[in-house]
Amino acid sequence: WRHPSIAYTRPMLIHFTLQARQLLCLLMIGLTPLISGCEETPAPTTLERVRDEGALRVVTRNSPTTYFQDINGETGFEYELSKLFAESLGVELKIEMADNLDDLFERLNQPDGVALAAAGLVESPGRKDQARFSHSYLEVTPQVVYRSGKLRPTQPKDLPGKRIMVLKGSSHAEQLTALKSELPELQFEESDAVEVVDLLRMVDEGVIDLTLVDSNELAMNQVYFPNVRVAFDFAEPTRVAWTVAARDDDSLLNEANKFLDRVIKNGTLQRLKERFYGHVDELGYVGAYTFAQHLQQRLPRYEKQFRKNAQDQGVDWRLMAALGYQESLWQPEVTSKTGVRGLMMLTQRTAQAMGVANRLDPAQSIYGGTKYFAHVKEQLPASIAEPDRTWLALAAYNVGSGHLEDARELARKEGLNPDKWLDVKKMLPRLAQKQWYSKTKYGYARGGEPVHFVNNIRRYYDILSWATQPQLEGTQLADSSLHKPAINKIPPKEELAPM
Ligand code: BLG
Repeated sequence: WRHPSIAYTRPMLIHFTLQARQLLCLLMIGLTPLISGCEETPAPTTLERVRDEGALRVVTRNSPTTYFQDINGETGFEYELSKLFAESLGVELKIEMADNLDDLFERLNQPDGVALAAAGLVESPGRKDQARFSHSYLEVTPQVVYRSGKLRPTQPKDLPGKRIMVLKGSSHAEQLTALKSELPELQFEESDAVEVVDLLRMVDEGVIDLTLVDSNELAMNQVYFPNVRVAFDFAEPTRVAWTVAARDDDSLLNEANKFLDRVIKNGTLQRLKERFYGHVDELGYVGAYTFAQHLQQRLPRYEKQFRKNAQDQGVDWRLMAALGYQESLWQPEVTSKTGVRGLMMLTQRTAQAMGVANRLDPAQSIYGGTKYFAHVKEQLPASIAEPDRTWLALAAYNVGSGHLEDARELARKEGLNPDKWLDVKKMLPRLAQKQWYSKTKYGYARGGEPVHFVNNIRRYYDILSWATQPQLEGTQLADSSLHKPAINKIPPKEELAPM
């Protein structure tokens, strides 16, 4: 759908060439009935069809765990994984979005429908007639979710009497239907008008009592909904996989399986998982809902300042907000053990240099911190390109430009690339070891600190990027201006290199 001119002209061309070939064969059959190769043209396999069209058409859902657009363009776990698959086939990826799960399976099973569904689908008995599953690339556990502060259900027999809603056509609806045969008094609603985020919001706001979602979906969304909690695991872990239509031949499925085996083996899949799910591992569940609380309660107080100063300095406001969260959890009056103070944790010296009189005034702190970040970034050598430029500038904000230069020099001596964050971050911790720092220009520094610092900021930055997703519209976040597209220069998402 992205390039209608290409999407429509290519199949027409193929159609034409097929017809032309058949015509030629007919003519030749008339002339020389015994000529070989002109028997009926066999129908192309699904893989051949993809290759002929030059495009892999994939249907997915719009959610933080699958596919969404941020200001850097299309992204999401399923998007990135299917893009790599399309690349391995040497074709373009064309994403189609299904309104709901019924729509998804319809698109998959239409004649000339999409080739593949990549939408966090779990294998379930009810889906056997519609789809065949690839090798699995993720394990998830279906979980019952409730609102903290309410009585926590701990087992299936606690579910009757509660207001429960799940996605229509979901594996969860299937599982509840199965449970209902044992517990006939169980009631639940199935909706095709909502997404997982809506279900979680409804629990968060107390509109419904319970929902069932997969563990990865809860983990991903926990950072937006402070009140939702796991009540209990509803079933054993299940396998998430891609699907092709049940009637399709094996050619594309086999190719997908080979691809998935490869990315499992070479670590690419693991890196993708870290990129999209890693922040939850890093924050832990308590950290995730604490972040959600702060996102709702604290950020709105400072958002305007972040936006304004970031715009003035030509940087991304969400990156500055992420930096501020790392420094102070968006608290204007904190002081570190070393006497560094305020929301953006300015040293006395930096504050003076930036013209900040009162470091504890959040507006001044955000002004000074943003200006200082833009300044250290500007000072970096021109050879450092984005996104490394952003990560190195963050490290310099924390450890100082001199020490960063020392780490870059160590990288150079090791034959590593001093312009790459991945290489420089290996060297930074050496600044705390005498054998190394004794030979550097600026000497000792707590070089491990900027590594954690940058890693954390990147997590917060990703979460804040997701929070600007239009699919969260209608959630509490939509009330904040977090939803308006950011305007400034955004460092592009890093390639699939390990972080
Ligand atoms: C930074 C300064 C840099 C300074 C380095 O320290 O503070 N950044 C800011 O003020 C924004 O200017 O570089 S230098 O001027 O070239 O020397 C090095 O001194 C602040 C850091 C220090 C850190 N937080 C912002 O990231 C901090 O407070 N560390 C102590 C943590 S704890 O309390 O001991 O746990």
